Amino acid sequence: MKKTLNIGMIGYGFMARTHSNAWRRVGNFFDLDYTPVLKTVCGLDAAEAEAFAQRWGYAKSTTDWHEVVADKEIDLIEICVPNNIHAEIAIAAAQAGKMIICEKPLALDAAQALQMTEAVEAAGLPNLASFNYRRIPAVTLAKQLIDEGRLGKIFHYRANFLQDWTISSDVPQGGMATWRLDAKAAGSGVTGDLLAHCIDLALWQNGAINSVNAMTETFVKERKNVETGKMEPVGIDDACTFFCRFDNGSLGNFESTRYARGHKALFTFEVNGEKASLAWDLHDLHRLAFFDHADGGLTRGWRTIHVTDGEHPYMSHWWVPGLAIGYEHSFVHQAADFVMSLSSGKTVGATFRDAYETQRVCDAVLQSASSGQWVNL
Ligand code: SOE
Repeated sequence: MKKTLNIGMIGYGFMARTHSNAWRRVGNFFDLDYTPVLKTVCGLDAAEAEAFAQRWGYAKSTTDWHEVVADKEIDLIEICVPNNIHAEIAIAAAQAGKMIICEKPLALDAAQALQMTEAVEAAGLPNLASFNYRRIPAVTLAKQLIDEGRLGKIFHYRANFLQDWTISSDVPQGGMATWRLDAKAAGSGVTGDLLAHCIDLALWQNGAINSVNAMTETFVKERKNVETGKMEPVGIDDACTFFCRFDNGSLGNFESTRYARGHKALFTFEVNGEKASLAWDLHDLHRLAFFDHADGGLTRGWRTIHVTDGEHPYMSHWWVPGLAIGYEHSFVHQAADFVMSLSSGKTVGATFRDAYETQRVCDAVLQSASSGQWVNL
């Protein structure tokens, strides 16, 4: 007989939709020892929270997250709200003995991320930070190839995350849809929101970063704040570029902006090693480009692997070979890995501690940008 996993969702925005969709689908595609049950959704507006509950199948809705955390029936708290309230909810949930999945970035800064990490570790609870791109099959395959030594010694790791949705100075800051532009709610701009994804993958695939040198820019200096109705200074970084050194001797090169006209979510990474290179692009997420120097001869060149075969990561759970899956499946895989870890007792990342390491790099990047100096980690 399967056990139940009762879920309390805090938030009803974009990320709450991706996670709720994952919980609804995961049991259809993965054999799990637990049945996920959508118990309660919580959000600021009672009518919207109830509409979300109806649409996604939650048994009830509330406007008070304390109620969800205190509910004895709930096993897992999902935190899908702006970054400035992650810590309070996570620490309360840990003290109440709940498992936690928290959206990225884990916190406003590394100090807060460490408090959250210590709280879940002291309680000995399963915890996960939602760095969903780890679970796109082509990205997981890239990690597997690196771990197998197929690239040999790694020289370069470069990644970009480019968007263009904040170019207009009419885009406000604060509020439900644009809290990512408000430094009080988000902590930082592209560094915490977008580069955190790149850094998480880089640390996972290529190991620790020991020093960074960064520059940031805020192109639009004032925006109307939705909550106060006033023009206010913008405190976030609109763009960030940084170089770094990894412990394995390789060099890193990262760029993120919301001012790259034409790019909506161009997340790419490329890794160059002595024996081989690989490259991935979110716009073509089921393909992994691979160049193997050992191929030799006139046909040596970059190949693209269509990562849809049964032997590829996660793919045996879906359709038949050759049929692609997409963005939302990375959240389904995350839910599956998390539930399977409850049965196996094996920790899956990104844990809060992994997310804390990412946050340390983000903090060092911002510190370097403001001082103009290299920062050691
Ligand atoms: C921002 O636009 C955003 O939604 C990020 O917050 C997500 O983490 C990223 O995956 C897509 O872009």
